[in-house]
Amino acid sequence: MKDDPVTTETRTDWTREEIAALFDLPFLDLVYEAQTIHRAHHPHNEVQLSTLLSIKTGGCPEDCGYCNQSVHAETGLKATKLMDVQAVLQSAAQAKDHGSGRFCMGAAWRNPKDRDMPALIEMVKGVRAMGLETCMTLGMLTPHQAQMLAEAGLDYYNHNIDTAPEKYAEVISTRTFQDRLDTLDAVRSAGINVCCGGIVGMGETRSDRVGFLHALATLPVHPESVPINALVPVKGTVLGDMLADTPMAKIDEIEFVRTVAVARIVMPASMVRLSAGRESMSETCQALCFMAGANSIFTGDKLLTTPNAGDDKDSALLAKLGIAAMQAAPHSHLEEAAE
Ligand code: SAM
Ligand code: DTB
Ligand code: SF4
Repeated sequence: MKDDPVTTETRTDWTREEIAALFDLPFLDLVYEAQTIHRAHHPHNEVQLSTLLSIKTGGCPEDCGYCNQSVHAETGLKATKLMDVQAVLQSAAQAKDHGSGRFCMGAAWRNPKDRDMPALIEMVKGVRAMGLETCMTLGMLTPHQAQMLAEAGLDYYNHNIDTAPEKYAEVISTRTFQDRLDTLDAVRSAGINVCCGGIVGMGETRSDRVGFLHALATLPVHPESVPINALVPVKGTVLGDMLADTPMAKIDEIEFVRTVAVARIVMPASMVRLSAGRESMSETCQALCFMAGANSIFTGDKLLTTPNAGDDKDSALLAKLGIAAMQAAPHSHLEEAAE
């Protein structure tokens, strides 16, 4: 490993070669560098806890190969309408009681309709009034919709690029990589914090993982939050079925930790979120991910529609590791709201 001091500045001019070279480092050097950078930018021994709620489940017209909420998947998932504002607020209050600092609301839409906007705005305002940070993921947004959500006080918008640009069309055919970039642009221009990451373990190559992190790290501004999901294979989805039939079904845990470490190094100031897939991950692998710079997780029994580790398991793991729940997340708008 090179002897020069660890680079801690935030760069958006990473090359694919540089990112590939990080992946190639000896594992211990890579994790050491990631943890060193982590400590220069973030409180160590602290992890942010967020809770997810599916506010509109299933029946989505998009054909994302990993997703059980697509109408193209045969998973038997029951489609629902958009939840009532009051029911969403009740769920947010419970998340707060369980120690969550952020509440993320997800909808299985290609994009929200303008008639949905008033209810969505009420949800953002209500959740914020409880002192929770708000996040939404609703599919593509127009600049005007992004502006409306910003005015309601939305803290974060989640919109993933999911994989490398060159792999995108293999996974999703109903929209393009450029569509994703356009929504990210609208969100950024509206002044909402960006949450953008993707999925590993979809049968991609190391070079696809390099391309995925390269696309994130060379955005004009790094996403404030970068979720790294490990594919949750669901029977009846294209990828779930494909992986069930191949021997390399699950991503190698060491390769997963490498991906987290490289994400931490190339986007030093971002929150790196260990997202879907924790339920089937060993505690040791999760601990290595924290060592590699992951500092955010989803808590609770459920992600959007699939099972999550659950509060009891998570508090036991965090206690074992001496990790505390992060109180004030960076990039928070909550202080301004209280003024
Ligand atoms: N419909 C919106 C969209 O796709 O932008 C928002 C909800 S969608 C479920 C949010 C993200 O969840 C996807 O971008 C993908 O990264 C992740 N996701 C969905 N299904 C998954 C699975 N089976 N395993 C891992 N991540 C998954
Ligand atoms: C993200 O990147 N991961 C979360 C959140 N953003 C919305 C969702 C994971 C969903 C996993 C599949 C499910 O539970 O439906
Ligand atoms: Fe729809 Fe989002 Fe699932 Fe794709 S990932 S099918 S857009 S809910």
